[in-house]
Amino acid sequence: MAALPEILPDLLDALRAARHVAVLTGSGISAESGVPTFRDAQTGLWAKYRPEELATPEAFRRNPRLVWEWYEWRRGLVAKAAPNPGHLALAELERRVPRFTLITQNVDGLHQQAGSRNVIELHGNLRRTKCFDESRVVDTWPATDDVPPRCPRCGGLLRPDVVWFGEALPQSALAAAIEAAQTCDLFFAIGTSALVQPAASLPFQAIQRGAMTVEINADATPLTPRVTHALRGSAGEVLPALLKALTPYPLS
Ligand code: BV8
Repeated sequence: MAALPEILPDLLDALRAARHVAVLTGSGISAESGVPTFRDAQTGLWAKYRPEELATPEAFRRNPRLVWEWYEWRRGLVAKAAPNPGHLALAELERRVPRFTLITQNVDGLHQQAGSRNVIELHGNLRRTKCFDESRVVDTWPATDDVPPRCPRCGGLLRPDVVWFGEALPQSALAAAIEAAQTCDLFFAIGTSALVQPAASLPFQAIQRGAMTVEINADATPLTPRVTHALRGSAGEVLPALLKALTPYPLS
């Protein structure tokens, strides 16, 4: 277990006094659950592809079977994964502060599985499927040998209900995320390289509004020099330590 970063008293005081805490997570928080991060997702037969190459509508039009099978492979990894202490600590933190908004870029659904309630899925969820043409979620479809399977309503190709590069984020999710970043008094960025837009602009919205900002990440990111507190380490260790440091005094 790497040495835990020092958790400063003003962060604990801010957390105890916080009315609204907002959190942005990336694939780093699911790494300790065995779900590879986006950067190192490409192993085995997928190693020759960059994620940005497969996660686009163009790639799907070019080779729908390849992209469908990539998501089937990722669904298999996620199905075997369980929330880790990082996910569980965020679910616990939500129960301790008056208002808590969890904004995730992850499509694995592990936050909800950990018991988090107020979760905004900015980039969708690969456990859901939708029709490529009608863009409506499809729960069941006849088992045929078609790969990808076909939409039972219009016969169009089915695709994962995730946001691909070049596609707009769900308007209501993005609006709720921006509102949370602009009204929170404490903003955490956890396990994200802070490179993909518009998600990566959210911490800067909180900074502009004078919120205290905290980064918990294994490596430095473009955000590191801009936050109030940069805690270097793994989310599955730092978040439980933060909760533990918080607990001595009963919270408001
Ligand atoms: C759009 C779903 C337009 C699919 C994803 C402005 C400037 C430049 C480019 C753009 C721009 N605006 C838009 C773009 C283009 C693009 C973009 O940002 N490109 C990047 C590459 C530069 N954005 C888009 O295309 C967006 N759409 O702009 O549409 C539009 C607008 C209106 C109308 C029509 C069109 C859509 C972006 C969403 C794409 N979909 N995912 C899928 O999953 O298959 S993005 C996907 O990649 C993830 O969801 C996530 O967002 C991102 C990966 O980032 P991270 O999660 O941060 O993961 P990463 O591996 O990078 O880093 C992990 C970090 O964790 C590391 O720092 C590591 O150190 C750390 N770590 C590792 N282990 C741990 C840890 N930390 C703590 N503990 C550990 N144990």
